[in-house]
Amino acid sequence: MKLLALVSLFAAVYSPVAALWPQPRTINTGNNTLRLAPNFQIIVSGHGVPSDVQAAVGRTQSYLAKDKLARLVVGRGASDAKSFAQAKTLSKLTVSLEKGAAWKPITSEAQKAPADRDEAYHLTVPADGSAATLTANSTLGLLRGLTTFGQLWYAYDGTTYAIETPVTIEDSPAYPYRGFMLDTARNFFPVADIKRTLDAMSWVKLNQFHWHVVDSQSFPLEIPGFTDLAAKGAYSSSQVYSPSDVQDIVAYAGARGIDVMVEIDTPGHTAIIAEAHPDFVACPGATPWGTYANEPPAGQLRLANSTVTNYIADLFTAASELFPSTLFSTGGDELNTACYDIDEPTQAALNATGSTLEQALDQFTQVTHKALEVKGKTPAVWEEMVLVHNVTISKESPVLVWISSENVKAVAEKGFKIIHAASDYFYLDCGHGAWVGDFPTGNSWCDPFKSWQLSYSFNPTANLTTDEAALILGGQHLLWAEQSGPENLDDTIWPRAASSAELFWTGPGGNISTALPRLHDVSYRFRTRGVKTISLQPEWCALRPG
Ligand code: CP6
Repeated sequence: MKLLALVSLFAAVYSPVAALWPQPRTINTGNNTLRLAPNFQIIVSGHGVPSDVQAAVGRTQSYLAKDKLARLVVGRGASDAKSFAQAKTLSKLTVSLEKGAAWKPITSEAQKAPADRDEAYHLTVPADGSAATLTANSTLGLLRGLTTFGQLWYAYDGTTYAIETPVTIEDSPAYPYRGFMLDTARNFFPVADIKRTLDAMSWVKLNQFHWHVVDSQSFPLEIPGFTDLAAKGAYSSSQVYSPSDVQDIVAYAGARGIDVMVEIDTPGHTAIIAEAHPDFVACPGATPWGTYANEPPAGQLRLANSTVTNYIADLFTAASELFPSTLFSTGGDELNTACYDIDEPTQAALNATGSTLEQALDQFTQVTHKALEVKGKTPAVWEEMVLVHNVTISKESPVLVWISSENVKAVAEKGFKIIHAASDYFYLDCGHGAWVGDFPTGNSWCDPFKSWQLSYSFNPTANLTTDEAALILGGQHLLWAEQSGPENLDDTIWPRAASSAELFWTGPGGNISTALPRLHDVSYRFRTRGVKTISLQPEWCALRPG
């Protein structure tokens, strides 16, 4: 008896269940194996079903047909030889909106402000061969349910099975903002790489692509009315995102339940603007660069100059028209005051108005943020804007906390909404060593490498009061691309970014031991779908029951 209890405890902990990722908030499973009919169909019932919903159904069908995830062996999960033999056949999944809900495109549901996104769904997969059902209040919820359904299936002996049926799932995310940030300025990523990343994001229910599109090293975004910036600031004329590329990416993301928050980082990280507008930039190329910037080349916007301020306000206005999101990041990180100390025009402007640099920064921020607010946008900023500079920022503005997770408390105490983006947990570029020779050890300050286990173990509300905890919108992994390009994109992101996808969907407290085999399955499934994730275990582990 004792042995049996021990064995079943072992099985409960170590037997991989169907590798749902993120783990649903509520799930009930049974002990039967279910076969997928070769002519299995997803039926959407309703009038005026939007085309992006139809497309999501089509992708799900295609994954079911092509995944052939050969990680099912007799004895895996609750499946034994007998349950395979007795498996009933599922031929239908019916998809419908709950009573009173209207068919709207997934895209428009995904592009709502985080607090307004409805991603809840209800999925049942009976074991007796009767139809599976998926219902939700929104098409975005239906998309999440389709994603879950697609993860239930494995190939064995040429046939597709779900184990541990019947399955009943009642699901909705713990946090409304579950993102991933990509920097496309340090190295350029073709549209196809971004789309592949968006697909992968959608497979783990991430809903926010934070696109750090430009920086001091290159300006690959072509903004109507401001095309000289990319013409002179992109690495080459082919390493540019045109307005139609942006439209393509935004639509591709939206159809996958992902909103795109662009970032035009200002007033720091802007040296490249000097290529088109030398008069707009203080201390361009100043040396030693380490005195004037956190990485080369030095150069920041002349924020005390009203021409520059108005130019950036107009630039934000024009850029915001390319992106339907309610969110728009204006950056605000790593401003270097020494750069302004040596900039004569900035000193002259400050003297003329009798203002301090901090007052000029406040003015710059208020004017440029106002331009976004009149367009109905909510500016997002990096933490320095509220912790270092005490700039006037709306309490609606999400603050991205990156320097340290320990700074979350201080931002929360000021009453700002928070997006977790801490370098000590979520920076995918850490562990690659320094790329400039200023660290005697050769290390980057964010080294070592941040494992999936580390980010998975993060507690989003550590040290926060209940009121402060309510300010947490969610969080994200980030890829700063000084040491990444298309060649190592997939394996740098995946599957690590999946750990925050589950953390912010399912909530904290996940068990690393039981997550590992599920995450291993995620990695395998990603690879069958063309995303080159790294291995987490020898394949041997997947081929044993238990
Ligand atoms: N670029 C920009 C960066 C970083 C930040 N902003 C960064 C800083 C420190 C580390 C990694 C990246 N490269 N624009 C900080 C938000 Cl360790």
